[in-house]
Amino acid sequence: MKSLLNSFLVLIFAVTFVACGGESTSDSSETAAVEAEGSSEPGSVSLETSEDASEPLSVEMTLRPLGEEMKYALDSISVPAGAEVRLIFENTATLPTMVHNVVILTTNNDEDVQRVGMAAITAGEANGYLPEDEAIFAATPMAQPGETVEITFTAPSEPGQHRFICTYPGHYALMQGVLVVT
Ligand SMILES: [Cu+2]
Repeated sequence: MKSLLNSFLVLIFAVTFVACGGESTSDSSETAAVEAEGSSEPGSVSLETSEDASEPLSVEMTLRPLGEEMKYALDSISVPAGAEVRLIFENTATLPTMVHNVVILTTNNDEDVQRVGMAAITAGEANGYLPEDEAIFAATPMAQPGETVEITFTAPSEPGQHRFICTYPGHYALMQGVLVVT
């Protein structure tokens, strides 16, 4: 029995040795090509979710305006409750008046949208058209046409709906969406 085992081990060694010798000409240090980040559709939101159990869920998304309109490319975006969210706003517009930001509110109420939207005008350019208001949950800086801005925030811990608006003067009435916390 022992000699049989020895023979077996010798055989394995021989096979291994042959295999290594046979592959000596191939380049084993070849590195895998780094996959380029997929180019997403214009105006789409790309979600990159890391579900590593040791870390809080993190989500990265890119939002764009709809062409040269006072509109976001998407009416709603959703994030998991409590997730670390990196929101990138890429202002792909080119018209000088298409200055945009993304202001996420604590509610989905029209009254809050109205109040914040109007207060933004009073806040003025010096304050980036961002008023002080308890209904503001998170906000990106203003993005000039062609500019990209971003913000990182922790999503609300409870599922719900939160309006997001652009507070550049004249935009908020049309330029809205809903952040859905799932
Ligand atoms: Cu805008």
